[in-house]
Amino acid sequence: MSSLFRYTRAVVCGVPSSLPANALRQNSDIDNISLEKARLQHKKYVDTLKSLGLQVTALEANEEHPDCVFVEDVAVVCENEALITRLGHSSRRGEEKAMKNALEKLGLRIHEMSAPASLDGGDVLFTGREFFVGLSSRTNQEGITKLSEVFSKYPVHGIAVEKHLHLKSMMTMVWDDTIVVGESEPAQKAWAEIKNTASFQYKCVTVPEDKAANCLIVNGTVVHLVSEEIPKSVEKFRQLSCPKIELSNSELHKVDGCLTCLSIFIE
Ligand code: CIR
Repeated sequence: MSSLFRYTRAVVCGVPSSLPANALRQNSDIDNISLEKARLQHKKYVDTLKSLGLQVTALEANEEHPDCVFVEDVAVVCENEALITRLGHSSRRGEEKAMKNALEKLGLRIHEMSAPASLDGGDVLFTGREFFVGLSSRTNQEGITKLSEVFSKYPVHGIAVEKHLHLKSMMTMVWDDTIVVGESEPAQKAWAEIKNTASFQYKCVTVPEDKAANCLIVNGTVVHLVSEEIPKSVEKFRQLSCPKIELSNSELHKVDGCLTCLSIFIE
């Protein structure tokens, strides 16, 4: 049984109607997004968290912020501390207000970040022992420095992210000491940098599709994408001996949303 990644609560946010037309996206050449399907997939995600024993606080969708469903980016929570981020894309700034209120109400100690620092939570990989933080188009060195001040008891390492939106678009924890990493060249390069800088040794599961490398571990269960979305990689998850749940995320993935970006977990 995994002893890390045990949580009692999660914070999520609804999917706004403004998302299909206005959410940020790396690839503008994508299929239409079905709002109805996105909301249904998001509901199943929230129901899954509840089924894993979490009490879920749901923030109301904010139409002025088409990307507000991606709550992972606006805060980094570890133990009793919450760092409210200054989002890397200026159009998303303001999303953090609702999260700050919610985390304050839940009794977390709040820290804030000011310019020129910027950081998206999607760049923050916490292994339970140390932080790896993507230096990406959204997260800068000042953001990483602020994170290391707030979570000063853990080592913090910056990792170059060249092509992907975030570090966790290509790797996440899949068990206490194991990281699942995409097979692409940029993902493997980032993994090599992690191996070189890490204070601990991690095992690695490599998956052929980078998007498969974004999964959740919640209270001993691994939550990953359904086989239709990761046909070449699903077998790697089937080989894990822990409990597993599969979820669809086809619609939010069109605007670069992964499974981790839809929630903030609280221990
Ligand atoms: C953005 O570009 O900011 C959103 N469309 C997607 C954010 C995804 N966040 C995440 O993976 N942590």
